[in-house]
Amino acid sequence: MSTHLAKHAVWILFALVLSACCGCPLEQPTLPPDGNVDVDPITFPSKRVSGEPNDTFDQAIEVLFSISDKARLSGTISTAEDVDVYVLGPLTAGDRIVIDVGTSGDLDATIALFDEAGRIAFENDDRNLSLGQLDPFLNDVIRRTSSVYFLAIASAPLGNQDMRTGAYTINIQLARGGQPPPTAGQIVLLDFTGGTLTIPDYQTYTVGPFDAADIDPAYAGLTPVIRQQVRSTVLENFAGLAMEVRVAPGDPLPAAGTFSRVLFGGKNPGAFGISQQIDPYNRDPADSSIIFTSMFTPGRFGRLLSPEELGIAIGNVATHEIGHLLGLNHVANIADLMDTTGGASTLLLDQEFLSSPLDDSIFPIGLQDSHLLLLETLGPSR
Ligand SMILES: [Ca+2]
Ligand SMILES: [Ca+2]
Ligand SMILES: [Ca+2]
Ligand SMILES: [Zn+2]
Repeated sequence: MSTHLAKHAVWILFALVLSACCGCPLEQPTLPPDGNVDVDPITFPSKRVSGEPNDTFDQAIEVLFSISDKARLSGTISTAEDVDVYVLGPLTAGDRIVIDVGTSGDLDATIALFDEAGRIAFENDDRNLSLGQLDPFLNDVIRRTSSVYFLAIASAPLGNQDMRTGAYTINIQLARGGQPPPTAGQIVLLDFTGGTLTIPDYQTYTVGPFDAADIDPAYAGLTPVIRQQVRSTVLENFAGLAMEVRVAPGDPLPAAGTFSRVLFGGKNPGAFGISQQIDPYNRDPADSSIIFTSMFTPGRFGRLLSPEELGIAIGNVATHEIGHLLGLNHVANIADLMDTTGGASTLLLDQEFLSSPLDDSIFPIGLQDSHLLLLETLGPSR
């Protein structure tokens, strides 16, 4: 954090000096145009290598790679809504891509990588939020062969209001011809027995065993029925994918370290559920989530839900949180399990993993095909 603040302080000082010597309203220092660094457009008459507009996939600027598959870009996020889109050309499953973004210090940037259909493959906002390192960084292996990949950069939607504009540089390095990591199935334990879960940089929750009567006295005695409905809802949502669901109490426990756990219980006025992380392509098979079951009250839904409806709503939220543990981001589509825009009643829909527009809180353009990402992560059911 200290480095970041120091950079910011220098920038403010620079701006003050500028305004003082001009004796006029504060002027923007000259910021770089968007495009390839040290490339003369005249040398590439048939290519668009710099300039605006470049805010959509159709307007993307072509990235020129060296013989060693390196490229260097610089540009400016000129308004809070500005998006700069670059086209990288074809990438094949197994190619490694490293994207290293630097900013002038007054920009909190976020990046995303999209395929030919505008479907997200990777995103990164902050290389290390805990350490205050807000510049994006990506180093990963392409899972999906596509005739065109796009790199887009914008200001971080959930970032500080004062860090919405500024200059950036991007270094890209490709290493082609590797093998993509194999798909790997996942075991999830739906844990109704109570316990403790820590959300890093946030909070620790301790809850007792799930009792449906804690939601409303009308559910007294229906705990096993509701647990069963949650299980069947999660299973139905992951149909066709290599996902194994176990329920505690009842099922044999998987071996320690081999499963993700979803804990059911407790309250959080701000959320129905929360996850330890968004885990791209499921690097960590033993991360956890909690579903705050005491939030599923008649008051939140405008009426008393039937036990079946209650199990569907809790099961859809559990599926959403498992989606985060497998790397999925938020979308804006109430029929999609990864939706973040709908009210409580949308949890009663037969939500599915769909292809939907990314939510504004993730990135201003592009889609997420949740089912495709899960297929690339888990593989099909055997
Ligand atoms: Ca721009
Ligand atoms: Ca950032
Ligand atoms: Ca995971
Ligand atoms: Zn979420």
